[in-house]
Amino acid sequence: MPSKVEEFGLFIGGKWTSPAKAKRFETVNPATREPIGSFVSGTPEDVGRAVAAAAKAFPAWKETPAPKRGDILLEAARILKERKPEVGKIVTREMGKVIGEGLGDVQESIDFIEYMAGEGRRLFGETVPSELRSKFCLTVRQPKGVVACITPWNFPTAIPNWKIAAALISGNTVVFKPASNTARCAAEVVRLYEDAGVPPGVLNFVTGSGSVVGNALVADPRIRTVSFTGGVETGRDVYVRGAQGLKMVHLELGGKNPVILMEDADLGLALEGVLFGAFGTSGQRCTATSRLIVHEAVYDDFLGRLLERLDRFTVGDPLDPATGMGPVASADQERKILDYIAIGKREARLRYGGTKLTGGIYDRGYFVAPTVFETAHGTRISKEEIFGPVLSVLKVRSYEEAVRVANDVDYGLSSSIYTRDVNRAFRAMDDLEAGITYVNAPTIGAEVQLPFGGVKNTGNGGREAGSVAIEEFTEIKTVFVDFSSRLQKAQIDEGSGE
Ligand code: UN1
Repeated sequence: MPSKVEEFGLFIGGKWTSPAKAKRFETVNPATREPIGSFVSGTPEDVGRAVAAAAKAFPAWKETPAPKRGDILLEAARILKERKPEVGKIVTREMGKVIGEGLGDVQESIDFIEYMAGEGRRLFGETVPSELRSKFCLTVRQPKGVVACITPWNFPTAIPNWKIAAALISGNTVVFKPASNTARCAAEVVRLYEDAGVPPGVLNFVTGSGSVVGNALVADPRIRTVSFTGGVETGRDVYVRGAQGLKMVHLELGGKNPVILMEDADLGLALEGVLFGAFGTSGQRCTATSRLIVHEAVYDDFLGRLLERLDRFTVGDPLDPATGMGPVASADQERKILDYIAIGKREARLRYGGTKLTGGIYDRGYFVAPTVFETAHGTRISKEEIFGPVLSVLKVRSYEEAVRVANDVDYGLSSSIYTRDVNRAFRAMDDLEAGITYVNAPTIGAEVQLPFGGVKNTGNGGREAGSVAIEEFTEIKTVFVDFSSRLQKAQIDEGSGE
């Protein structure tokens, strides 16, 4: 039976194409299980065509002055501002985050595209003195060539834009492979650049599985850089495969982000922060607050307030602006989260939630209750990334113990401390092993003009966003200009040899 949902093709060489005998897959609304869109399951041949189109478009795009590339990005940002209400709704319908956050996802895209447009007038290199007379030394940035952007479903417009806008302003051409369950949002991102006037072949779009499309991209010798955001296991696999071709692989992976709550904290402020950090986006952010490390002096008081506040926290229709938390993103997500909850029930003390929600609208979608466990440090739920609305609460006796617990995980993306003690706040900025530290704010909500990324298993050392975003997508060329009109030799003593 033909599918009734809107059908999308691949976008290759500036054209939407649907290979005649293509296999297709559908995305669904996780709140209702209604189909959203139908997409092509791309093949290695499709990837080959997309990479060829990107390689063909590269020389002219590289030649386009960076400020002119920036003009196209500014146009994309302008268009996206107009489309924000509509695209925000698509994000919510396909991914399940509440509408305020669906719109936030789009706003983060707009912010970053605008920021990168400005980068077209910077793309700074360095000038450095020479050890010789009449000689200039400088660096310029050059694009890498064709880059692959492989993106997750949790920020289905923002993360693709983080990668694509940074890649494009730097002069690269792109093959974009989105997470399959948010392919509709991804198609919206592609349309945006198409409508803004990105030339044919500069941005190409291949949907399909990671094992087929993703692997074909990573294996293609014409691709020099792979930018990947997703789970740690897949990330490791991409890294290893990329290493075969000596590619630069940029990884943004998981987190197990702590909020430390000290005895002198503003507990009311912290309560709202913890709620947003742990249950915003149904806990499905790499930056989500998944551990709450509380000083024993305020432990009972704060836990009591948290549990009481959760009784007034609404889970439901994500399109309703009054809803606090929507569904989780997919059946797979629901299964994985419920498995972790079952583990938690065996090894820790369940204090709130701990179930799949049922009855009424819940029966149509993938709804998991906001869940709170009290646990000792070292349990699986307190150390492994769950990527769901599950908060582990841990009691500590001192700042030193709090930092020890906070740091004793494999990840290091975001972190936070609530305290009114300025010295302790500065110590925490130094002590916490993480790419991001917040003071008196939750672990989520990074702004695009600052670097984003983490230490340990969160990645392999790179950063996205901020002005450093272009590091990932540019090669540095070092240039020596000798205008002395004679052979000058660096490192060689004057008069030696010959
Ligand atoms: C992610 O979850 O991978 O800092 C990205 C934040 C958002 C980005 C999260 N601005 O929470």
